[in-house]
Amino acid sequence: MSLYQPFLDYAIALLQKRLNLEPYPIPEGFERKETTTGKGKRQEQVITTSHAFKSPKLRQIRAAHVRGGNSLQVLNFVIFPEPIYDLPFFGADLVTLPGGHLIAIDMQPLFRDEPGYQEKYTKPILPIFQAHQEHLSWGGDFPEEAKPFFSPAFLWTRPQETEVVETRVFTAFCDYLQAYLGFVDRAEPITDTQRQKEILQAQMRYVGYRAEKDPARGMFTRLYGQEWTEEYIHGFLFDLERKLATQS
Ligand code: DBV
Repeated sequence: MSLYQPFLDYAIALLQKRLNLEPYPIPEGFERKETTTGKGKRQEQVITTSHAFKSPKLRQIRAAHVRGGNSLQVLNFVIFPEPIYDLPFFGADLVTLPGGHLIAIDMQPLFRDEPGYQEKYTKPILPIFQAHQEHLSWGGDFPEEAKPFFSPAFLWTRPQETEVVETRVFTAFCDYLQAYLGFVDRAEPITDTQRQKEILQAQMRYVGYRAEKDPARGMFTRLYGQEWTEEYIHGFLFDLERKLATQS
């Protein structure tokens, strides 16, 4: 069992209950990847598994799950809506390294600074954010250039105790995901062609940024090599650009 397995299990079960889930293709060689790190007593097997689904309104729902013993556990879980909707992305980056836990949960906005967008997609989340932030203190500095991609309800924390991850962080993850599915239920297709263009541009900006700056690049490159890592990032984790290129 891993620290983040219950998060993944909960998410998949909830999505299966609430949405018309279908499988989303995972490129060959990326469903599961294994390696062994360290020597002697410090030897540790590191397994990375991928999980992916789609639904009528959600283009790609995907998770990367890394299990490598007590001091290497990661669940990166992101939902990319169909760009005909103005829905935010659901983004969770749950990371345990030798230095401790690092937790990022948000509904990442397409239009961070539009009051109407905040009213629609951030304001309803603020009570959930505030309830959890009381117990999960602000995680400190993060890259300035990432700021446009986070909402004012960004839950960002570095808990000291693993138990806090298992309890408070787990509840926060469940609350955010449930609230997100409420947005999905209510989402209506955007018919204005200018707005459709803006949505697609905003999605491309987000995906481009995340592919370029993926904080896991170093870890994956050390574990599985550069070729595998770049293909994993561009061909699966942040694949929008490739998918658009093959459509047209
Ligand atoms: N992060 C990913 C993916 C991961 C992943 C796909 C599959 O986007 C893991 C794995 N995140 C991961 C790892 C680390 C972080 C850190 C392994 C630790 C890196 C290290 O210390 O070596 C939110 N994740 C982080 C950090 C932030 C986030 C702010 C700290 C990075 C730093 O200080 O430089 N989530 C992350 C982020 C965005 C997001 C930057 C931007 C939109 O959604």
